[in-house]
Formats: sequence, C-alpha cells, structure tokens
Amino acid sequence: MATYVIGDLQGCLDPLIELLAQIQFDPAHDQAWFVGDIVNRGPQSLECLRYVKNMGDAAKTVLGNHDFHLLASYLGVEKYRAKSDTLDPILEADDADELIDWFRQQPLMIQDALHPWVMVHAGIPPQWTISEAAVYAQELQDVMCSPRWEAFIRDHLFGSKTRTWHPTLTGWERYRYIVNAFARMRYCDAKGKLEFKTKSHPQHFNHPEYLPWFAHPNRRNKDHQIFFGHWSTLGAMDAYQVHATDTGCLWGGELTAYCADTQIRHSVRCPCYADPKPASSS
Ligand SMILES: [Mn+2]
Repeated sequence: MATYVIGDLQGCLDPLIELLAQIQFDPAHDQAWFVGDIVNRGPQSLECLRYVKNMGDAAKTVLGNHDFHLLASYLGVEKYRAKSDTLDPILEADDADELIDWFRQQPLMIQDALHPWVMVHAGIPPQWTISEAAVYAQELQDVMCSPRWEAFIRDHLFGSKTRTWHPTLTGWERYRYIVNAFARMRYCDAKGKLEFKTKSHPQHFNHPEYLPWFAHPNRRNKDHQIFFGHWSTLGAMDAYQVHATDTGCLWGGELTAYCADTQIRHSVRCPCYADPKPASSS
C-alpha cells in the first residue's frame, strides 16, 4: 500500500495512464493524490476529469486555479476565458452537471490520517499552522458545498485585491484570500502578503521581502511534509520539507508521481501539448 502524489495533469490523460502502469498502481491498495489543475490547456480535460472521478476512493484531489477557472466557465463568467482553454468538451458533455457538482465540492487541502503529510495545489502561507490552514480550507469548501458557491465563483473569485491576511477578515474577502493562497500563490512575504506577478524560478527573482512561500525561515507549517503543484518553472524539488510535483507535463516535460512512503519520484516523459511559452493565467 502506497500513497502517490501526482502532479498537475492539465488535461493530459495519456501520460497519467502510462504513469499509473509504470508504478503498478493498485486501486484496491494504493492512493493517488492529485495536486489539482486536473483540467485545462491539455487535449483531454474532459477525459481527465472523468478518469479521476471514476477512480473513486482510490483518488483524492484538491482544487487548483485552473479547476476554479473551469467552474467559472461553467457559470458563464467570461472574464477568465482564454483562447488556450480546452474546457469546452466538459461544458458540452452530457454529464457536465454531474461532473461539476462533484468537482466543486473537492477540498483545498488534504491531510493524511496517519502521517504528517499535507497536499495543496499552490501552497500554505507561512503565517498559518497546519491546523489553522485546515480550518480555512474547510471554510471555503463549506461555501463550495453550499448554494453560495455560485455567488462566490461569479463575483468574488480571484482578483488580486485581497493580498493580505488577517484572522479577522470576513465575508468574501476572507474566502478570496483563502483561495488565492491555496490555489494561486507562489511568492509572498513573511506575513503571507501575496505577490501574483512572478511565475519564474526563485533563481530569477530577487526581492527583499517576497520569497517562495515555503522558503520563509519562520514558516509555521514546517512540521509537516507539504506536497504541491502549480509551479512548473520550479520543477521537481524536495527541500524545506516541501515536495514540488508540477514537472511541466503540459509543456513537454514530465508527469510526476511522488511516493510519499518511499520518497521516490517516478515520472514519464510527455509530448508537448501546448505552446512552450506558458500562457498567463492566475
Ligand atoms: Mn495551478
């Protein structure tokens, strides 16, 4: 029995099938943890979404920024639409309502019951402990599981207005920081003020205050191993008690399965499914 953390699929199903075969994934005994961004940009977004859903109890997934983008597109929110989107087959599918209904209720953070392992899409801000992060993730999931999810996605999702956190933040602003942190963050300051513009590798970004979220010396969630995706320019990285799993499947890189038990990385090479220059998207 093993737990594999699988990097951003972004609509690339064939590499996933190959990877699961390579690790001899056994759905009766093993767990696949998907770091989110299951859909968009790649050619098989609909197939990826159905595949992960059909894995049932053998799979867990957290929501990434592209997944929220799908939910916005489903609700007809135009402002996030991009030419490079590959979401139409999902929106036009006979089972679209059922898929979206399932997908929107997925968590932002997953914690293992036995080990100090946590998975999120983008990261956990340095000022949050793991137990605080779990509470905030649950707050947003509660909204997404309620009829309020449509109002949140339509009118309050993303936007770079809410960049700073305070525990007394309330209402939509509070949820917006929470989703921005879990699903979009790369760089932030020591208090979790988010920086949205930079996507590059830390080697190419020097700033007196903003560091990669995981690199802050006083980060309060260092007592867990954190698995995340989202940051394709970072590539495979095991340092700071965090494990980066977005190895650029979409861009002709690799799809990664990181085995949490053995700490071994498995990967398959991928054809390039998209323009090699990453398009801009939250
Ligand atoms: Mn992402």
